[in-house]
Amino acid sequence: MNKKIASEFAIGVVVLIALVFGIIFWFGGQKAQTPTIPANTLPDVVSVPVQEKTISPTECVKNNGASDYFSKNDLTYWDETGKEITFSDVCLDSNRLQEYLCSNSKEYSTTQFDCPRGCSNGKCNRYIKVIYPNGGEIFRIGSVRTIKWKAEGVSRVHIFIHDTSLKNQTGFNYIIQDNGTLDAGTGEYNWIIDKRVLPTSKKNNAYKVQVISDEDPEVNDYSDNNFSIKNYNVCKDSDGDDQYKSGCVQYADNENQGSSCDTCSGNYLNEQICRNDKLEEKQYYCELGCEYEGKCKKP
Ligand SMILES: [Ca+2]
Ligand SMILES: [Ca+2]
Ligand SMILES: [Ca+2]
Repeated sequence: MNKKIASEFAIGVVVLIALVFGIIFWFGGQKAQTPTIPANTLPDVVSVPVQEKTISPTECVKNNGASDYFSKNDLTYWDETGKEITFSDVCLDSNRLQEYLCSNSKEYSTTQFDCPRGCSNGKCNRYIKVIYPNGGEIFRIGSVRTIKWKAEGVSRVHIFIHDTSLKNQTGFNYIIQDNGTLDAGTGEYNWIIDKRVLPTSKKNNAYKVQVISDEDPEVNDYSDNNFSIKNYNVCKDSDGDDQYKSGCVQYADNENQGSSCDTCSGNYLNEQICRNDKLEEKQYYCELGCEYEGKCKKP
């Protein structure tokens, strides 16, 4: 075999090897190809919602503004992992409230508070309590008397007068002109007792005032017992002018109203009496001493 034949043979072998490898790679390539899907059957692009809070820093948002013991509020907090947590004000027991607060825009904290009138539904109970008149008083028409109350969690109040001897709410009227409201926090109102605003009553001795929340009428209170309103001066002495009995005088006129009882000052007795329908005080010297209830010891 000469050189020319040998080189032609070598070229032939190289070409053959290349052909074989080419065929192998071609088949391999065919297998690796993914099946062709017609374009119109491709699924639509699905947009995945991006979590808004995915990383730190934490964040704190109070939904309903500042801390208020008389309303239940929520607080939204995102922790370091971006997890959203809602905290709500909660009653720990029948009196104790736990409030959630944002200490700043990133952190939250809690405070605890003893509700004066109990805790329910994540808030302190609002309340009104009538202090005066609370029953037993005698008022004179034309006099000025100070209605007093206590309120918590209430901003404005109405004041009504009821005649409890009349049924079906007929014996009821507004004490404040045109059913106006007052700042609940002042806790008192100087009432000019005008006959024209009194509910019609046969006896004039069965009145109660009611102080009622403007925002929530269910929050209200009445005088515990009835009081009287007279159109004349009143003076009643339970024992008369008797130095050996202790007693009290109940009185009402345009200037004053109340009750005053007999007392001792050393061996002297201060006897309360009525004169011309007015309260007066008389002094007796007790020979055998004055007893603490307000009467002279009997000989
Ligand atoms: Ca609250
Ligand atoms: Ca007396
Ligand atoms: Ca007496």
